[in-house]
Amino acid sequence: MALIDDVRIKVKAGNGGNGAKSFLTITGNPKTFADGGNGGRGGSVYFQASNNISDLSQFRFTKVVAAKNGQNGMKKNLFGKKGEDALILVPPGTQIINESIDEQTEIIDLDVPILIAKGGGGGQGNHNYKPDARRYVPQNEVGGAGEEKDLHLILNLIADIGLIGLPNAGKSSLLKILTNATPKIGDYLFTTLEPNLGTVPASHDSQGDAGGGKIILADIPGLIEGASLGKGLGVKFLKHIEKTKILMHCIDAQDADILKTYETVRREFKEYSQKLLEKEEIILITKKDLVSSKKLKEQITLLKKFKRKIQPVSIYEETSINTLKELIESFKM
Ligand SMILES: Nc1nc2c(ncn2[C@@H]2O[C@H](COP(=O)(O)OP(=O)(O)OP(=O)(O)O)[C@@H](O)[C@H]2O)c(=O)[nH]1
Ligand SMILES: [Mg+2]
Repeated sequence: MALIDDVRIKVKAGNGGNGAKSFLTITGNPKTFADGGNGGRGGSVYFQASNNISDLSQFRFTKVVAAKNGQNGMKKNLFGKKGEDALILVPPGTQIINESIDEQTEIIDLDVPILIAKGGGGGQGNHNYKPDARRYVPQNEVGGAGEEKDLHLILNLIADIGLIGLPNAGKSSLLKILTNATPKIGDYLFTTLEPNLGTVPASHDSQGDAGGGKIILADIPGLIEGASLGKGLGVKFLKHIEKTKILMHCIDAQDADILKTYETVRREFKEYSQKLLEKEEIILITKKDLVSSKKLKEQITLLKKFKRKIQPVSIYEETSINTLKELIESFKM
């Protein structure tokens, strides 16, 4: 499934319940008592970061999120119930932009919900207006309106590892074999049009317990020369790999000029941001089944000058995939 990383939604906090206007008369007592209870406060809309959510696909069809209204106050001094809050869980690093007032909030905290739209206050019931309740009309009998906001949500990807390289290098094939993702794979350029995310299944120790945290891999559409200037699909997605911890640079083993290919992609990084260039990087020589071992050795020798770890791999050779899995697990995100 393609990654949903940019959505527009409306959030609506609940309205406050109305205060009640009610009078109690007791037989034999000439006085009347005001006994209208207050309305309940409307629920608010909160956002909180969660590591269990990896994109914004919950908003693929749901475009409005609303908290509940507060209940109206009732006679006999009964107060209306508070409206239930709405808590929206998003991946850490989600930007919430309120364009109408140029306000931007980044949701990072995993423990504290951030208030984004406040529920309306409950209206006062007339029990507050004793003893002259008949003469005073309560001022704010009607509950306050809940805040309503149009928000633009942008996710800056939080994958641990980014698979990058030229189109057709075999990035999506690796994502598919290493994770639970099911990206489209094709023997042509630009098969991948949007980044895909996948989670590496946690390894298990001898007791069968899952070991370590989960590791998230992303592949992004192939980069070509000029990507940082907007050519191909590249630049839109470079921002997604800015936050990954490690890059896996995929190069087809059959590449006729492997040094040039490597440098082309690196140059695009440099043009985009120095930060990307300085990120830890491993070179994966992909599709090793398609070249002789002599050719593979030559390619490795050529790439050595970049002083990176070099890992040859083929999706058709299980041992090479297992070695790659071990390498990924050794990163301990
Ligand atoms: N023989 C062989 N073919 C492979 C291997 N890995 C990928 N391929 C083939 O290479 C082609 C491209 O694979 P993809 O995984 O779609 O490549 P990509 O880098 O994601 O391509 P874009 O999305 O276009 O950038 C497909 O036809 C794959 O079947 C491999 O290890 N061995
Ligand atoms: Mg692809």
